[in-house]
Amino acid sequence: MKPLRLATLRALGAVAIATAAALPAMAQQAAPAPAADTLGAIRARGTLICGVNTGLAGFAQPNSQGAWQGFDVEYCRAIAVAIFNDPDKVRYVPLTAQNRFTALQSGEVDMAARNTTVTLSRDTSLGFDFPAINFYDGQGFMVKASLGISSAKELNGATICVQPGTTTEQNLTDWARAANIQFTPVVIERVEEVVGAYAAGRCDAYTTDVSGLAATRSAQPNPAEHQILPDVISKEPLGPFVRQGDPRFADIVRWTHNAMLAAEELGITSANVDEALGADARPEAQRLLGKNGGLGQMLGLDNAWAANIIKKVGNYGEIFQRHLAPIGIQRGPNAQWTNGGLQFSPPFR
Ligand SMILES: N[C@@H](CCC(=O)N[C@@H](CS)C(=O)NCC(=O)O)C(=O)O
Repeated sequence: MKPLRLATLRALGAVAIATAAALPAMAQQAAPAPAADTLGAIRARGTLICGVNTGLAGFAQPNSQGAWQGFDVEYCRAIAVAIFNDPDKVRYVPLTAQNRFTALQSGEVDMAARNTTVTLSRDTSLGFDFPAINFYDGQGFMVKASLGISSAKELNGATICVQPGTTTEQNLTDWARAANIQFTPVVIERVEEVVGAYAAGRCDAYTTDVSGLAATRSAQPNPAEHQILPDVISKEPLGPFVRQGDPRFADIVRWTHNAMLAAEELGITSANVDEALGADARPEAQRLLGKNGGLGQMLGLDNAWAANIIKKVGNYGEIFQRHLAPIGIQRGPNAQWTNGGLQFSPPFR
């Protein structure tokens, strides 16, 4: 792929311009570090190493046979299909809120698909790229229904359970100050312990992303005893993330998400993709499915990569329906843009 990229750049005149402009400065510097090649490393190893949540219903959790499943897990599976045409060529590494960033920085995982909010500092000084937003979310509060409150503004004087190393902890402080609310934080590192503390009544409220609240509520012995308050105090755009400095791998993650979105927009599903491959004459469908345009090759993949993802994993709507609808999460802002939502794939061309 490298010669092709260089040739493309040359054709655009970019190499000549960059070289001439940068020469005096570059002469003073050591040779640049070679670009990271996560795709090459994954291929050589034969497995994608994917960081996921330690256990969040609907997003990432082992089933009774120990197989990981969930909405975020489908992203690991989809990338494995893009690379190997095999959704099972994944090793899952459970990551806590605290250790997820060092795990990716140190190379312990190739990527993480783990309910992580895009923020400027994570995207820059922490050294990551967030190629896609797979779930638009916001932070909320859950209380016992028996507390008898209907708004977070009634939490003045409350004890609030929260996990460290999260945007949650920071937003809680900002929100309380702005809303003039006094609270006592109970900060607990492990998710099962923070949820356990809330369930045992050690705090009046548990705060995290609304999706995390829905997941936690669904896993309680009696979900009806818990109420998610209507207040949403922040923006939490969640998405898979990769190490900065490897644009080819970031592109694969970005376009894997876009392929699942575009398939939904075009009405192509795991059930009808074979038929679409034979009969769908729409130009964008033909490019998405790899019959025209050579888009897969531009990513360093097989041209059938997206058709394979749709067949073996499904489109965005299918994975949402499979994992998030059962825990009561609606499409809301994650509807397609054609239905008034924010999920929007750029063109496949
Ligand atoms: N989106 C927020 C919060 C993400 C987060 O880690 N949430 C908690 C509560 S739902 C979680 O997933 N914990 C699992 C764990 O730490 O193992 C962030 O990126 O900071």
